[in-house]
Amino acid sequence: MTTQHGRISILGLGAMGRALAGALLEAGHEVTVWNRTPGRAGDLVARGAREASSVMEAIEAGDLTVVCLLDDASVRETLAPVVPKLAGGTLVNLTSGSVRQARELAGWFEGYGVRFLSGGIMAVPSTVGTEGAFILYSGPRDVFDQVAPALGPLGRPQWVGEDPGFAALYDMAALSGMYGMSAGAAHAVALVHAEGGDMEAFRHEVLGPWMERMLPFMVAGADVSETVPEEYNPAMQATGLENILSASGEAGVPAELAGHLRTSLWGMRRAVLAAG
Ligand code: FVH
Repeated sequence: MTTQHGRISILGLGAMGRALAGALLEAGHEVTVWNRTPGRAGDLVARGAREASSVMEAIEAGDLTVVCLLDDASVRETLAPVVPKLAGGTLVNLTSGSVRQARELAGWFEGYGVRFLSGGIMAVPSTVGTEGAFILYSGPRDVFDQVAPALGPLGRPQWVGEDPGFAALYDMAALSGMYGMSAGAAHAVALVHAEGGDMEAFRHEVLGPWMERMLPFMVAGADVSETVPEEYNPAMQATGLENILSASGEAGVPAELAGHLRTSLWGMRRAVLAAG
């Protein structure tokens, strides 16, 4: 980094790219931004960012380039014209994608001599740069060590391995856990609503405290083995899950909302069968 805080270029000024640029400006970095559609840099420029008129101009203005576009295809489309000129440069991709896409993208950049890291943002735009935000990175450890101090203001940097696909892997897996919980919460609220319960009181006085209390058990109990801890009592759990499904049927809550329960139920049944 050539200045005290470093010169960082951001490609992509969607909701997330703008939040990233804002957090870096806040931390004192020299920030250059580029977006496919011009005119989205206004407030960032007012806060000290420089707007580049081309991708190459943006990359040349930074010691480090951070890419945050819609998807893998937009990253390739944006960088294909310039990638042969990027040898020796450092680029971090914070665009979401699949594990295979991340590995192939890393191979593409490395083939051109680019020092490359894949990332997964564990934050939403409004929480970027706040306590609790963290960003997963994977790829060469020395590249991570080089960029982590500069990118710290976005959220705690967490390296998850040399395999460039791992940031995407952990990101997608964590999102899957979150969406499972969201589906469960939606099902719970629908059930209470359908039977005439007080949704607000249920949300704040029952569901929230209960899920918070159970969270550590859910995380610790998530496993791929088919063995269930003895104290878990799969027969009792299976009966309990049937009760929830019955209550849903009685309330007329769509069965699809309880899909996660059917999956758990099947796991319980297998455990019961395996236990003889
Ligand atoms: N927003 C969020 O809550 C999540 C949190 C976790 C991480 N995701 C991922 O971050 C990537 C960007 O998300 P975003 O919220 O900034 O998305 P948009 O506001 O829709 O902005 C999309 C930007 O991508 C540009 N773009 C789209 N297609 C192309 C293309 N073919 N070539 C060049 N740029 C392209 C778009 O430009 P424009 O439409 O303004 O010209 C925006 O800058 C994403 O991977 C999330 O999964 C966010």
